[in-house]
Amino acid sequence: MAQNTSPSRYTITAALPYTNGPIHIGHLAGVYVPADIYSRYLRLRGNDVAFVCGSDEHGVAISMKAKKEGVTPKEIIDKYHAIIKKSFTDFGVSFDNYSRTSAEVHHKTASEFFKKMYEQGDFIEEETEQLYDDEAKQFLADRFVIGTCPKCGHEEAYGDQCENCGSSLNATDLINPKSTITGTVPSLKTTKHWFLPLDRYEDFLKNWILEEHKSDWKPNVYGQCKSWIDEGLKPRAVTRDLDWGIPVPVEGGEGKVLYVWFDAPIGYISSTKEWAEREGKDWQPYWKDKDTKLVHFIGKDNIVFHCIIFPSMLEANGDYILPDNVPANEFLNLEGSKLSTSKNWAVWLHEYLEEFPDMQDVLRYALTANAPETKDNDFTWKDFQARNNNELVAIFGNFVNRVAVLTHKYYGGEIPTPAELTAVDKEALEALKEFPETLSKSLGRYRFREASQQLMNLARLGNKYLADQEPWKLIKTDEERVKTIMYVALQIATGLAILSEPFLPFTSEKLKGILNVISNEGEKSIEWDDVSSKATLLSAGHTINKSELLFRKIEDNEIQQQLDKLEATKKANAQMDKEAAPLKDTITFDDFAKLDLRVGTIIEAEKMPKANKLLVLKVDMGLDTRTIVSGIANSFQPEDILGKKVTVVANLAPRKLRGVESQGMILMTEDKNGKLVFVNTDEDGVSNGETIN
Ligand code: B3M
Ligand code: ZN
Repeated sequence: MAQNTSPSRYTITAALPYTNGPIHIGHLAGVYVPADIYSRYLRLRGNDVAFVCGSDEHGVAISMKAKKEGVTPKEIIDKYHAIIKKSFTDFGVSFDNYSRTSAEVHHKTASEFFKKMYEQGDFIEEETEQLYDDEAKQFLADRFVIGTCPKCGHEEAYGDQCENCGSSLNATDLINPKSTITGTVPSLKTTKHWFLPLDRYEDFLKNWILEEHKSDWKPNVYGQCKSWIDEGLKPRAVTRDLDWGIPVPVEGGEGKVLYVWFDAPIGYISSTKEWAEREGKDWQPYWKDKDTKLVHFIGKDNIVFHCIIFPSMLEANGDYILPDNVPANEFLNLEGSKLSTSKNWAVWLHEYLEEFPDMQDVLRYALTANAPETKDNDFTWKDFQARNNNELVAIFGNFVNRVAVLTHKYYGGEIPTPAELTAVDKEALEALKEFPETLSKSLGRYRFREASQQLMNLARLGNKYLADQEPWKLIKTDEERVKTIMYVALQIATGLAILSEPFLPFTSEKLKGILNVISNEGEKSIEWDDVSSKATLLSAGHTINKSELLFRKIEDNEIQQQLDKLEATKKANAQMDKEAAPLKDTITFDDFAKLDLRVGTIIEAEKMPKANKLLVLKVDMGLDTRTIVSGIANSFQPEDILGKKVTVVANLAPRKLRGVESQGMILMTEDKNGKLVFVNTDEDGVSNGETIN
């Protein structure tokens, strides 16, 4: 290992996904692809890596989903744990272990962690008034309560966090709180809980984050931590009155569970234990040895938990290491709107694979090239298509394909012996040698977008070399020269096979198959560092295998289909929003009886001059004929509604609209496309003037 003189031990964690739904491109882009690239890269450099994750199966998100679907939380977690786990495998996310927080090892680890802190006196025990839903007979915390954010005024903030301004909240901070279970206004009820007094850790956090990690943490992460610390840290409740979770393991804890954000990060430790047990290793150095580097890959909404709360817990517990870095990403949007599980505004991984089978690397690449590293970013299907067609197909795939096809055509697949290298050849080979170092620099700083573009530059280098040297023309005049050109091109292709592995694991595997090489498997294999240190990666006389296409073009109609699908989701959501319009306040029967609703027939209709929306109608009401001004001109032509039976509010006080007195109102509703339709009484034999009640 030329460059990597001191391989190190790394514990790499990726946020534990909640098992309340499948995972989508936002999860992949923000957390799992960068974590996987990093872990694969570290392994290729010979480091000792434990890359761990698992399902986050406690918490209100799960209970709520179960309540909504009328099933048990266990049914929910089993279903989504399986789906999520499969998606990770399908997309080549190379966890050393994928566990779940319902596992026994986790319950035990989290309980012991809590007990130790309890015994050390690390918690404050306090009776406080908490929000309580009298109807559901349940305390409300976290996502069970919604209300106005006291910091930014956002009206749909949750009891634990405002997704608009990112503030972390206590349920009792919310203005106008409402239960998300019953929609009722909660009362206050006294209950006992254990609090982690974060204020005790202020000095420790100031020193550790604000001093020690001032320059190596990403500005977005550092900035969030700083503003938290500057605002002053307050005690946080680490237990909840719920029936789903890890029972509070101390006296007085009956009927209470650990707060999900207390147990979930401990899940990283449990997952490491599970892995070590299986592999016959000791888990402790991965969490307790000062020389181990701990790195948490997360999304930005998890920063406070991984940088403030969990480190305080680790510090309190005593012998644990702290994260070396927390390279949190910003959010990925989809076609201009926020990704949302509940609104089905997402590209689900399992669905993507049905529509683009075997194209995992394309998505991995598109998401990396456009990763939300420093700001929120937008995933668009057009960009996805362009990344595939213009980069993977036209550059990477094209280069490799030419190399493999020509090697077979000219030499039956055997690497030719080169003649003397020209300046251009040397330049190309020298440039190739720079790539491991260039990539390492970017990856070491968690700049995955940049790294993905450098990788593409290597393919560009190869592509340009071939295009400039034109072996397909020279073969007629200078066979010797062509041997050298192909030899050089084959070295570049081999470099690409090795260096692309962290980014495009499936492609790298295929390419190694074509080139008939192995990597990372001892003696004969080609390693990451060999690309810069060895003069020859593929010797003359070595035979390569048959070529196969690495990428295929994506057609416009495939992209259109995806866009149509999203359009349909948008429409369905608009419809649901309407259906979900909240009920107005209750009225008494007497209030209702005051309404005089009658059947009428439109007998005249004309446009109101200079008013786009208004029609002036004459309606035969049986007893009389009314003039009614109605705002329906966008939905109907006057001639189309003559003779239409309608329902009229007949005793509405007359009102002048544009100088015309309107003597009633016609009841309308909307169809699923947003077009107005009449609420009518078309039954035979119903006469004008008939009352409706
Ligand atoms: N379950 C993920 C989320 O906020 C949350 C992460 C836990 S990491 C310990 O979607
Ligand atoms: Zn807010």
